[in-house]
Amino acid sequence: MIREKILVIGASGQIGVELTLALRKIYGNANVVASDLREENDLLHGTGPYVSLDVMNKEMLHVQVIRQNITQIYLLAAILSATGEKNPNLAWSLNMQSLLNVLDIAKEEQIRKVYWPSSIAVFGPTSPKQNCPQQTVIEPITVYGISKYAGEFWCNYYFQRWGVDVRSLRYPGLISYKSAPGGGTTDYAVEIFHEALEEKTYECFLEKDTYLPMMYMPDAIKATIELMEAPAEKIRIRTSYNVASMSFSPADIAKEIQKHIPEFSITYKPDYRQQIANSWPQSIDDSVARNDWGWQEDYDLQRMTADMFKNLPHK
Ligand code: VAH
Repeated sequence: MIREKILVIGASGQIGVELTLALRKIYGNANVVASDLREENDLLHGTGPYVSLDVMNKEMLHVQVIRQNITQIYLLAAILSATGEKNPNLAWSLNMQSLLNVLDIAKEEQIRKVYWPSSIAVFGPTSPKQNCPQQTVIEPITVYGISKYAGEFWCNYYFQRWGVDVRSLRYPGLISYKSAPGGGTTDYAVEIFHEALEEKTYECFLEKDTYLPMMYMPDAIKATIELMEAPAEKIRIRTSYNVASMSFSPADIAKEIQKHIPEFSITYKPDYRQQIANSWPQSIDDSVARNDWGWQEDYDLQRMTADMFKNLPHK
């Protein structure tokens, strides 16, 4: 039995916190090294080892991988769609160089498995709006989407050329209560819960009928773990798998919130993120993931909303 030692890069981010905690439950606290450029997220305090790490410093990253006897790497550090449009060069260089650093070290050190998230943001206005398939016309119009699509090809290249077992999911917008989202176009779907509890009203930066593919964080974590634990021969897609669970609009989630907070109201004031949202599909076909490694979500809008209110602190 190989003793797994996992390095999570970007462990203090929205996905990183929850993935680190989930991996520690499976592999043991001491066997999951959390790392980030930022300081340790409070929820990780006391749950296992934490190192400050700049994924752009390839030499330092390489030293950590060797010193800690790492066998798997989860790379979650990225600049997301909305922030990326404010600083395209930084978004491109961070999102791409971090991946190339990790893939190169994985090849050199024979790292057993690598995980790297892509996004439905790879799809653009020329992709099908409904049930957007695994393979189709893919012409991203954000730097984030361009970097994620380019990264998918690098993952496939390192697998085909050098056998690096790197796996990837195209996440939809992710909703969670444990840690804040990081500058995405779908962040409204997290903010709305906090504003509903604190202010009983929310000014949404997207129009009321902006349908987007979304997923509750527990499902995203489940999909990631199931993908990484699937036998290699089941993983037929070595760019990145479409995964989905639901699609909803700001009006839909507002209505669901009103079942819990009847006096909640929403107003709409679209900003630059509306154009980004309009360029993405409204729903995703993830039948390939369901066929290859048995993907099946647990949460719909109703169950997610109830669980969010169960776990968010009420005044
Ligand atoms: C973003 N939350 O909004 C991310 C995600 C599909 C959206 O990739 O940029």
